[in-house]
Amino acid sequence: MSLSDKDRIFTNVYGFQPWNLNAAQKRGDWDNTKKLMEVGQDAIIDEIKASGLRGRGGAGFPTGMKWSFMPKESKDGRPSFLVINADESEPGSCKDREIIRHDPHKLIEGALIAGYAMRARAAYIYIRGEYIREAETLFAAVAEAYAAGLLGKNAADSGYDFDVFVHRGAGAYICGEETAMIESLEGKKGQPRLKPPFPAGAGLYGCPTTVNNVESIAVVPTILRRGASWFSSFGRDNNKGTKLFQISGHVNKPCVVEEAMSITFEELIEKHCGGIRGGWDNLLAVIPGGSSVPLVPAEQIRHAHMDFDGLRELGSGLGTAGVIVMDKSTDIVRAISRLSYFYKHESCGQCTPCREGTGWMWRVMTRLETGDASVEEIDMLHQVTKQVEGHTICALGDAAAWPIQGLIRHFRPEIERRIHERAAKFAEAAE
Ligand code: L3W
Ligand code: SF4
Repeated sequence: MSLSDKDRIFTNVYGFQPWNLNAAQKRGDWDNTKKLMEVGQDAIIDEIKASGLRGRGGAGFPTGMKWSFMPKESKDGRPSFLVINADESEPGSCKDREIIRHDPHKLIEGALIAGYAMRARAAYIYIRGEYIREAETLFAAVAEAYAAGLLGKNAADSGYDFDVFVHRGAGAYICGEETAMIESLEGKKGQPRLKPPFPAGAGLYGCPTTVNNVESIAVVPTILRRGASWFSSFGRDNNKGTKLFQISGHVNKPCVVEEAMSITFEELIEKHCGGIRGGWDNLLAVIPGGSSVPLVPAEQIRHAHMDFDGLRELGSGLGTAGVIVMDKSTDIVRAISRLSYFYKHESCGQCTPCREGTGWMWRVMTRLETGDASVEEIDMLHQVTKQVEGHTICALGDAAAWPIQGLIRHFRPEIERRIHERAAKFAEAAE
């Protein structure tokens, strides 16, 4: 099942209308928000649980369940906080940018309702440093909401006091990891913390905190207005709702589009992207969920369901649904080698397997790219990825290992071909 226009949540994702409060209200945002909140905190959490919404930032953790980890009563007078992750830095991901640019009031209204449901005192929106214009829009939209009485004391006439602060990042990918983000908000170097404790127990300033992605929060008001059963009518079991897909690379029309979860890859590309450049026979591979998930070769992806389970069954993942399409003109070894440089560059250096392993993996990858290696090194590289995976403080180590594992799993003959070709050239020159 695919989505029709009337079912879209993000009706201004292409910016055909202004983003401002007046235009947002005409689109239905901030329409009697007080009434949505009147049902009470537990009822809101139950509705989000019933909708099947899973986190849209990569991990897919059930959103309602995450909110229910927050304490109902304040311990020792400690406040609770909502942190909204707008540090969108994953290669291939560019959806939160569109929400903030063109529909910021969906996010701000969502922040108030979600914050209220989890009994938070305030929300901090942590926006990627490079998103300069988007940050300007967000600051202006938050100011509009305060001026209209939608935030602050008695926000939206709900009787609840709630503040929203916007904080700009400074260019580190690792600050997208939730505990590094919390460290950074506290004014420290952005380095991930060991979990547990999870942020719901001890987060920002040691207080109970929930970190949610921009899209996860921005869909909340519409889910409450249209009902959990409306949202859960899209997608397969365990993979419900609508989702912003970001399709880049070798398609005829790259785009960001809201679609029903579980749409097949073929339908997504044909309906919205004008097909694969050069036709389906020209497709080589796809990274379906932002750069942190393994690639899927052409023959497996075409009929795959674009959801958490469908892509996991293929040894990959939905991640952020940043879909990177590569046709046969792609140097696939070089592409993954470039990604391994990204992870080496962005490692915070705190734990040895990641600090040393990402550099090691990248150096071997650069040699595999030119064939300047021995075939045994492919297995050695695979072993290194296994030493990094699961042995680090945060998921960056896994994210660095998985794309390389995917390359070896699906394109080993191509790596070996380069090694043999180079060896043959040297042998020829020596004769
Ligand atoms: C309380 C428990 N809370 C889990 C919470 C936890 C977090 C959420 C998910 O990585 C992935 C990563 C990237 N009690 C809990 C609990 N929680 N158990 O649930 O946790 P987790 O550890 O599964 O994920 P994570 O460490 O947050 C996120 C992947 O996303 N990714 C995309 C990244 C994109 C960006 C970007 O563009 N900004 O960073 C793509 O695949 O690799 O695997 O809130 O606290 N028992
Ligand atoms: Fe830092 Fe890498 Fe360890 Fe994450 S896995 S804490 S990025 S060194």
